[in-house]
Amino acid sequence: MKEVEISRAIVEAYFNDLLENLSLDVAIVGAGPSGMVAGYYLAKNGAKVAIFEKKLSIGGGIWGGAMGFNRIIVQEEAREILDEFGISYRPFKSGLYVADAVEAATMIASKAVKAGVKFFNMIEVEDLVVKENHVAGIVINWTPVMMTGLHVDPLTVEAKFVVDSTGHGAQISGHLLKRGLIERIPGEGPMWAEKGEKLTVKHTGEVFPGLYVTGMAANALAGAPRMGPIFGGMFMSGRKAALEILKRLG
Ligand code: 48F
Repeated sequence: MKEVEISRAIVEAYFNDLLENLSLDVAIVGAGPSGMVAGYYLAKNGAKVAIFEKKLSIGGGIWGGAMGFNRIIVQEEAREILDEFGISYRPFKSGLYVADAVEAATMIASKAVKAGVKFFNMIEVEDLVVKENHVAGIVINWTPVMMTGLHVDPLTVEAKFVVDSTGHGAQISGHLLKRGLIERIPGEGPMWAEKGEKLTVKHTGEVFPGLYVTGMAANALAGAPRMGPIFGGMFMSGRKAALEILKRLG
């Protein structure tokens, strides 16, 4: 076994995948719960989809449950999504279920991979490609380049649709805001779990031609209340975006 063969295998496999995914149906930015769930439903239904995550780890805000107590709450309306992913749960009281955060993150990630989603971690999406008033792709760079501020130009990935699943900061929509292409991002309001859950799902959708928002990014664009460690809204938001995009892809 030669060291250089190990290197060759990694370089070849990774760059073949990257080449294969430079042209996508859907590029999802952010591997939190809403982005991974969106990716799963898209890939399961035949779309070519990749998720770009700036951190080393995927899963976004699921792992820690609340305050590091690694349990999540899911409401009745989203229970079927727990079933879809094979995540176990137990009823807490009428209409509320408790699931293990680690099981949720790993089952969603695993089913997404098996459905055909390609994950690219440690890659930050630093901008969007916009042509004739339509989002046409993403601009990517290595996270360490972004962290160190090195002057290194990025690459681009073309996509029929881009999904901003970047969570509380709605970073991808922010790129349109700073160019005056969308009017405002009010940011999330103070905690009101029930209303926040409903509004997140309601405001999941296309915010600019070719750009969808999910999860807390949808919430930030709508100025809807935060909701804390209840995750049904994140799951339903991801599924809603996927089903809408699938219709558009035909
Ligand atoms: O924040 P995050 O988990 O987003 P979400 O799907 O879920 C929110 C919940 O976790 C929780 C909550 C539920 O009640 O409030 O917070 O809306 O995941 C967002 C992911 O996007 C990545 C980030 O590292 C995280 O893993 N991300 C953010 N900006 C970029 C990015 C970027 N520019 N490029 C790539 N990844």
